[in-house]
Order: sequence, then C-alpha cells, then structure tokens
Amino acid sequence: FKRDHHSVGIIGAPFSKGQPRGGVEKGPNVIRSAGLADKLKAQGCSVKDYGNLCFEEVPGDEPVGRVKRPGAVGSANQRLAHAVYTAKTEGHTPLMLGGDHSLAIGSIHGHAAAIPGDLSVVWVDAHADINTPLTTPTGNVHGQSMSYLIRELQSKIPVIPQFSWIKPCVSAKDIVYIGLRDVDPEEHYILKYLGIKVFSMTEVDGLGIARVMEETCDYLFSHVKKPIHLSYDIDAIDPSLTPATGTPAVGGLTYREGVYITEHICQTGLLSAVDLVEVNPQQGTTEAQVQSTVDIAVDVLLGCFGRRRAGNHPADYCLPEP
Ligand code: B3U
Ligand code: MN
Ligand code: MN
Repeated sequence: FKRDHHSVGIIGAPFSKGQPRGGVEKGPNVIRSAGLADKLKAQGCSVKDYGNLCFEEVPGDEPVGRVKRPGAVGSANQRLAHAVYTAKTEGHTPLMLGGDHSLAIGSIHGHAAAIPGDLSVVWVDAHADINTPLTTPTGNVHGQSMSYLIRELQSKIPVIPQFSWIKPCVSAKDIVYIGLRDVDPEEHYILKYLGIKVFSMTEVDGLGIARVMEETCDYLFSHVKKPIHLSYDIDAIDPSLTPATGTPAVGGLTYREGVYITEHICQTGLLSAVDLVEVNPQQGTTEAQVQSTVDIAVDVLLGCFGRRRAGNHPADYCLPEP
C-alpha cells in the first residue's frame, strides 16, 4: 500500500465555549484513551503528542452582537493557530482533537500560515457551520467557523475585536462539503451565493460515496493540487453510530461511508492537517454509546493516516523462511 509516512502531531484542544453544552472539552482525552497513538504507530506512523492546550478563562465575556463568548473563542483559537503552525513547521501532519468545531478557525488559520500557497478544505459535517455573526440563529461560534475564514465573505462580517487577529485565508472555490443535512436557510443562501461545492446527504444517496469522493478530488485538483485540510465533525456520521455528540442529526453517513472518505483522502497524498471535533462523552446516555462514538472517531483517524480495510503491511515485510 502507499506508504504515506505521516508523522502525526497530535494537538488536544479541550474547548467547549463555541457552543453551550459541557463535555466536549473531554474529547481529546477520551480519544487518546482509546489508544489512538499506539494504533497510529502500529500502522507505521510516527507520532508526536503535543498534549492538551491550556485555555484561559475570560472574565466578563459578554456577547458581541449575537456572537457568544467572543473572548474565550478568540483567544483559544489564537492559541490553537500557533500550535498548529508550530506542529506543521516542525514537519508533522497536525491532528487537532476537539473540542467543538469553532476550533476549526484556529486550526485552519495556523495550517494556512505554515504552508507557502493556499490550502483546500474538505468539511465533513451534518452542518455547514457557515453562518455569519449576523445570520447565526444561536450565536454559537461552532455554527459560524467557516464564515470567518472565507475571503469572499469578508464584506459581510462585522468587526469583532476579539477576532481581529483572524485573516481570511481560504477561497470559496477551494472548499468541499460532505454530509450536510441540517443547513439554515441563510447558510443555504451563502453556499449558493459563493458557489461552494456541496455533497449533501442527497448527493451521497444519489451518487454513492465513491463517486462523491472522485468528484471531490476532481473538483479540488482541477487547477493545482493544494494541501488538504480535513475538518471532520463526528456528527456527520449517523447518530445511531456516533450518538455522543452535541447536535445529532438523523440520516447521516454510515460507518463505511465515513471511513471511505478518509481512505480516499489519504491516498491522494495531499492530506496536510486534520480536525476531529464534537465528540462529547457527556452526550451519550450509556457507556456503550460513548464507546461506539469514540471507537468510530479513532477508526476515522486511522483511515486518514493509512489504514486500509483490505489490510496493511510494512513496506519492508518479508515472509519467514522455513
Ligand atoms: N446551524 C445552527 C446549528 C448548528 C450548527 N452547527 C451545529 N449546530 N453543530 C447554528 O447554530 O448555526
Ligand atoms: Mn461542525
Ligand atoms: Mn455538525
């Protein structure tokens, strides 16, 4: 198999203030406890675990307009951006374990700063997370992350002082969404207005996941092959399989579809950074629900870094001689 010798740089981001539910800050440690690093090493990756980031309390963190917890979200993401930048420049493929999906702001920002040209983004999610501060129905930043990063949307983004460090760094044409099924009307307008490529669950149903991934790569590679940032929200997968998440949405990806996405992106050789977000062990009602969610999150990540369901073997393996 393609020995894409990833050196994985794990960055834990125990942060939950991009949304209202507690528990998602426990994501990094529960995913590590499922044996992520050892399993990555067993499939030939080297692993550097940078540990968990420490995020500061921000007293008196009042909303700016509708946007909740701007101080905490702004400073956590700024810290994360530095960590991702450092991991990338030290030669690792950053793997950010969230935490909520507001963390994609810092992760993508830091990744973009560390590479010479532009990157492309594959956003796997039930939700588009593209509300602007003026369209957000909830004020939760995890539903707005992409809006701060897309160059073509900046004239629609009001000034939020705590976010003033964010430089939009992604072009609308370099984004592909997969798995959408819970999109606000304003978000749907934004996706159309910017001409963003979307494979909703309707396209997954109609085309099948193999065609979706083929078309995703044809679309992203039609000009130049840019490094891929994969931002994977565990709620993209059906909540019957991954129930321990804050905003489950029925009708999601199967296990096989969810893993196929990662296998396909891995074999492009262009995967340059990964986010795995929204695993919330406190949202599971039984231990088995939490375990299933975490185990699937780990399998998604193993697929990103070279695991094939057909099997794997080291490039230098030799059969034992009798
Ligand atoms: N679109 C809604 C709900 C939502 C977005 N992302 C999640 N939920 N996980 C919003 O709040 O913007
Ligand atoms: Mn999300
Ligand atoms: Mn989501």
